[in-house]
Amino acid sequence: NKVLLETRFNNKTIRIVHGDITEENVDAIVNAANEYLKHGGGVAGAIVRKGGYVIQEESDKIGYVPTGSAAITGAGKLPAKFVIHAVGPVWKDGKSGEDEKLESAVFSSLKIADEKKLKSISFPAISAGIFGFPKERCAKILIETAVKFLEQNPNTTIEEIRFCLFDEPTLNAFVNEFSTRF
Ligand code: AR6
Repeated sequence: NKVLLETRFNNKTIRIVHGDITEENVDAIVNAANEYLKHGGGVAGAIVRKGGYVIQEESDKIGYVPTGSAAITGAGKLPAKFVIHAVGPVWKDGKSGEDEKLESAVFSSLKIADEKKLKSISFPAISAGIFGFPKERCAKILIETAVKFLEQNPNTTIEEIRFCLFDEPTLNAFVNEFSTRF
């Protein structure tokens, strides 16, 4: 996968990457999951197809994960060590707590990675696919939440936070947001 942009923030690295998250060589990749952890399409489908059905089986043992939170499983045959299943909101009208739920899903994922003492984590554009969240707004929330987490947790084990974007429009939204901020 190709690193397009990077910055140092509070002694940590934040990167914008173009490519397939299942190929990310990090401690944990984040899955854009639903509350039942039934990994059908999108990133979730790709993760189970490439990582193996063991990821679905481990997810089934967890069962239900409410929107705005996250849970962790192994990563099967993927290069990553773990998959953190983050449940973002389904986009409704932007006035139904979608922003807060997306922020909370990202923050929970980072907290789990920190608790597991992981060093690197890669996020897809949670909610910005099948769940219909506007891409620019997703980019803003994901990047802002990463920054907020690093500010609030200066002693975190996390050294690198990556945003791995697959399609061109989503990649552009992240590049724009990142370039205005850093
Ligand atoms: N690597 C990185 N990003 C990807 C990949 C990939 N291999 N494949 C797709 N994307 P989505 P959501 C991008 O729909 O909106 C599933 O059925 C995609 O272009 O995966 O949170 C789950 O089980 C988009 O920008 O997640 C849930 O039911 C982004 O990943 C539901 O979809 C997120 O798209 C979750 O929907």
